[in-house]
Amino acid sequence: MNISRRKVLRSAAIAATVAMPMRGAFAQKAEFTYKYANNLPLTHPLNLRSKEMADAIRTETKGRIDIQIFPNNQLGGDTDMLSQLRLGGIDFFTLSGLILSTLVPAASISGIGFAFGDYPTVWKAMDGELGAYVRGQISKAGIVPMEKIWDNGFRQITSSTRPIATPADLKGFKIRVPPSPLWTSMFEALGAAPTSINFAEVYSALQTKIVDGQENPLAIISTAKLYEVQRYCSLTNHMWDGFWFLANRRAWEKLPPDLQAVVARHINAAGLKERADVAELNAGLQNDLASKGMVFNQPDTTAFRDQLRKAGFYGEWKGKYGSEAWAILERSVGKLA
Ligand code: X2X
Repeated sequence: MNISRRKVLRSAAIAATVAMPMRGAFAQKAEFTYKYANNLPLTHPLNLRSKEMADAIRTETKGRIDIQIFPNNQLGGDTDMLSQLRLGGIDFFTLSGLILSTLVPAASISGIGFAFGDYPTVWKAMDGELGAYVRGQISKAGIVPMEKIWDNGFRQITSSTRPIATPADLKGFKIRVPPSPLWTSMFEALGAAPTSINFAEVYSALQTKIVDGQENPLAIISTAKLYEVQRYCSLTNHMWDGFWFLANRRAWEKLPPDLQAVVARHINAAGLKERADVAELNAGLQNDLASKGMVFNQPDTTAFRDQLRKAGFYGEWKGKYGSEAWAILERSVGKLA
């Protein structure tokens, strides 16, 4: 080996030693490496805040816990990720309570049509009695829910064919809904023709016109670029939706209590920041989406609510949840039917 080559190798070794602390403060392998999966684009606040959260947990635990994030349905659609969470292939997962209801029926109760009028009512209920009730039911099913639910938002209907101004406009309307009996029931009660599709396939289902419309908060219409394949957006605010931050029980119980406390504290704190981000984003996005070509309308939502009543939607779901759970909902949001 000639001198200059040896010199290069030696200085490379020195550089590597010096560079090590910069590669990450924690050179040793983490004691607990966990997978957190979700269905949203990287640019959504849920993923931005999750990244911060995972970094903060790594720092505070001096590298003992490494939470790796798999966004954007990388590990499968919601239905599949829920199975993986239960089997332990995924350790953490954020999921709409409505989709979780395929396993924990009570978890969809926060999605009852027009239950929440505004965010203060949402957080009072979900951080209070209603949320505690749902978390109790989730725990009974063997999944560990973190205390603070993350925000998805109030949902709006988009369409490639026509604006939705009255319930009559929904008649026979081919709309994608997430896989959940409550979603299907609600859009059937509104006279539409709903099809259950996981979010992983929504963009292509809209693009290929398998369905004419879908419904989601503006933050998702924007970050998932649904405006590229939808023209109209009707501000129906027909339901509020949130993501429970869930842990596989065996993975969770592997953590000693002090580390559980650190992880839970960071996840819940990140959730509160994500709520603020989503509210701000949803409030500011209408102009941005309009500039991208979306046409907005503001329907009178009373007619939609009356239609749900007439169709017996509220009575039917009160029967399914039971009067005890329904009473908790009505104590949280006021009389529904
Ligand atoms: O599937 C959807 O529409 C989404 C992204 O809003 C949910 O996760 C419920």
